[in-house]
Amino acid sequence: MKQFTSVHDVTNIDALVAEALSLKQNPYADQQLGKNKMMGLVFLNPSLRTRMSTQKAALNLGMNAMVLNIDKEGWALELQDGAIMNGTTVEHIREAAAVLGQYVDVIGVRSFPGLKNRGEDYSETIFNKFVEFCGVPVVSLESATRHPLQSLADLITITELKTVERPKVVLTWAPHIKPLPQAVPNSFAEWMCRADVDFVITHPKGYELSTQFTEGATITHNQSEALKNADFVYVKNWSAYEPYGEMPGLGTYDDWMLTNKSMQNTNNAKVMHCLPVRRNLELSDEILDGSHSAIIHEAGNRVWAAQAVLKQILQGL
Ligand code: AN0
Ligand code: CP
Repeated sequence: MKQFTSVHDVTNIDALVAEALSLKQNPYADQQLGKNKMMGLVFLNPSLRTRMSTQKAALNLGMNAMVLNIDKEGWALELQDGAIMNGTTVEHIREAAAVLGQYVDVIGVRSFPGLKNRGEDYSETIFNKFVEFCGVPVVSLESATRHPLQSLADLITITELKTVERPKVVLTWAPHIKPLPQAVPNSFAEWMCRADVDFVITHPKGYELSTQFTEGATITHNQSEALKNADFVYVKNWSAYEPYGEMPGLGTYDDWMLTNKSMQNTNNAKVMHCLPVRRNLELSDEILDGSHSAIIHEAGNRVWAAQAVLKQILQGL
């Protein structure tokens, strides 16, 4: 694998999931593969799971890992080509990315969308500049439009926990108080549309995702209809794609938060969420603390997702 920025970088999804599950059984078998190799983890935004799980995955493979919270610890970055840098920015992304590439063999980058300019976010301006200038393989730690390491961990979790051959997986929108990216649902949809599952998306009117990610999914505005016979319910808030970054009907969809009652017509479904989750806004205490939740297990699988991806990248160096 040359890079991991979306599902399109993966030749065989099933083989990658199988690799992750085998690494979970035997985490230290490839310590020689990463010997004297350096992983760089560069964050322009906060993280708990992605940072810790990817660092752990690198160490399991025998790599070393360095983390840079570039938004707080680095120089203020200029992103504009041709800029006359007489303002607040100190270093251009062209130099910053190229220099990082001198120190590491693989680089992970997290860069959230601004949610103001759809064209800019959906062309992945910042993330793609790292890819262009760093000169080493890049792993997405969540870009403006996708979070593939999360989606891979989600597919691993579904593969492990499914009780029927072809499970029904429902992605449901949940309430929130501030606009969040579409990266997690975009990416989840993109992976589920390629997996052996019956995939349904449900959200209030106005929260349609870009169709480039949802091709092949069944989409409905009726949450309780969608939840019927579900084996997995994937909960996530996202802001609107059109009008971009807005929250149409804010405050009127509070009943989209799942409770035990919402789960009654499911096939005793497992509930998933990428985390961080706002309790009793996005998801109720009773779901998070009850037997439906697969959320902590899912977060644990982030290590094996990252390790499977890093292993394939190391094999291609
Ligand atoms: C981010 C998001 O929704 O994309 C990160 C999730 C992994 N979540 C928040 O900003 C709360
Ligand atoms: N799910 C996830 O990516 O979590 P972090 O933002 O804490 O890394």
